[in-house]
Amino acid sequence: MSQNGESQTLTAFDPQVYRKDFPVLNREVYGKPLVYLDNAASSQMPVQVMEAWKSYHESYHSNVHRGVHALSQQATDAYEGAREKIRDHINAGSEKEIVYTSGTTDSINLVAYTYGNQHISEGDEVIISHMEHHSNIVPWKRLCDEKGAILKVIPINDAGELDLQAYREMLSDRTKLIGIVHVSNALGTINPVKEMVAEAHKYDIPVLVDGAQAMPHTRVDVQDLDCDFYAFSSHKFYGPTGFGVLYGKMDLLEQMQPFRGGGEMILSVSFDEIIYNKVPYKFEAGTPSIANAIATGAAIDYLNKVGIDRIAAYEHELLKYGTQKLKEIDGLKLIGTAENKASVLSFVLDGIHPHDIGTVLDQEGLAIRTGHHCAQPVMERYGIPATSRASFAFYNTKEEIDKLAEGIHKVIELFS
Ligand code: C6P
Repeated sequence: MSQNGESQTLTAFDPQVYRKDFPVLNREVYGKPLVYLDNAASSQMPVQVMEAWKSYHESYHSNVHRGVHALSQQATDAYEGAREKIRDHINAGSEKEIVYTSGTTDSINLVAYTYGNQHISEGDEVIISHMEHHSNIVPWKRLCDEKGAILKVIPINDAGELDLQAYREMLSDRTKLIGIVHVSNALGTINPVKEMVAEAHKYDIPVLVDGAQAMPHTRVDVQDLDCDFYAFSSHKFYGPTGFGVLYGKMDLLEQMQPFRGGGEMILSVSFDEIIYNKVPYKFEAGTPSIANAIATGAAIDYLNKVGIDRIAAYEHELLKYGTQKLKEIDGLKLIGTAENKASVLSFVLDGIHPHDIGTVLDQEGLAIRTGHHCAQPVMERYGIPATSRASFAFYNTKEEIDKLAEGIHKVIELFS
């Protein structure tokens, strides 16, 4: 987009237009207006998403794929309609490539326990990076330990960017899978996954992308990325908790063994033989999370209404503004200063523990996250136990960032 086009888009973006859709943003905490800056942990939900969830329960609650009655058919249509919305949003080639899961963690485990189990043997290598969330470390570490395979880790520099040269040098015929985070939850770094996938494919190595933090902030096009698997959670992009997706390329999903056994994932069962259902149902055992799938479809509608490119541009403005504000604070150090970043600001303050920072800010109505953010190797890389993390959504404002900066000054005064 041209410079002019971009600034017009930004001028046109008014978070107040959307804030009214999020009732929770009007509440107070300890008598102060809530400033919700913990969107990377879980974003808030607009009324449109709550309505979709409620409407299913109020007027057509029923099981899917099982009944000939009207309610079941309506539920099935809405449930499968959500799959098509998700397919369209991430530009997958077929809705059969959209596997419903309970979230990013579940999606990654599905790949580790099926594809990983089938294809990784003693002496093979799996590559991940130093900035992965635990859910893209633990399943691979467990699998490698069980199989006698080797887990290789792409190092990161002080800014929190991947060492791509080291990555290229790690690739070999022994590499059986790469798991890489699209946007780091602890650092905010946006990784060049498209280029990394292209490098991996020179060796025919499949790449799984952890897209948990990318979905709310950037346009995701799985065909353009050419990734083999893409995992994400609904609650990070204005949908409900306990629901997510595994995108997988059709040929890979078809070769993979089922993950869990039960109803829905079979075509026929006898004591002699089980014939499994087709993709994606082969991976969706049991009664699914119907209301959450439908609500996720509504979250996609909402994202499309606001416009993901407008969201990305506005959040970038917030990031620039917030980075500047926090840099002006004496004794504050930003952890994660990559060139290409999403709207996440992790920081430490000289001599003040992040939990104390979080507690004082909470008293001011400011919700941030403190801790290791389920990314302990990142903390170890920087030699710190934890950070404080403010993460912005498109409903946040520059005034809220000012309040964050004021709150941090208060913390410093209190502890000095
Ligand atoms: N990160 C955060 O505060 P689940 O829990 O399955 O919905 O998502 C796991 C997950 C996987 N990858 C990344 C990059 C993530 O950020 C998360 C969730 C939250 O940063 C909770 S730890």
